[in-house]
Amino acid sequence: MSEPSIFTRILNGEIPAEVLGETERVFAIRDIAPQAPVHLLVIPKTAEYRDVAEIAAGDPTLLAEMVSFAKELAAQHTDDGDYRLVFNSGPNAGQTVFHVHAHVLGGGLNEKSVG
Ligand code: DGP
Repeated sequence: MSEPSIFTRILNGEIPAEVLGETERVFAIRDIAPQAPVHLLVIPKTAEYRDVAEIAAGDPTLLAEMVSFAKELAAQHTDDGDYRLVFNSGPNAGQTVFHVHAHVLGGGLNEKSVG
């Protein structure tokens, strides 16, 4: 058995984080190291998918739920509702947590390099 991911530990209350919202299958927190005025993470409660390609293949409905939830969060947390959705896939692309998550970036982006 591998160690629970940091996001599973947050979900279980072992690591403190304010949960900004949740559904039966996804939840959202603020990124600990924000790279935009608004930088949130949408995370499925299940840790079984490492990255976006795995969840797309294994449970596309859950991926769609993540995307819908990201839109709702951006509407709540930004003035304009605009957002960038980023999925890092693999360590050389900057992925550090291998429990799929979407970065929701917004709040006035003017650089293309955020993420
Ligand atoms: P990635 O690099 O795409 O795997 O994104 C992982 C993100 O998770 C990274 O931007 C920082 C964030 N993160 C890591 N540990 C914690 C934590 O304990 N709390 C919160 N809120 N965010 C975390």
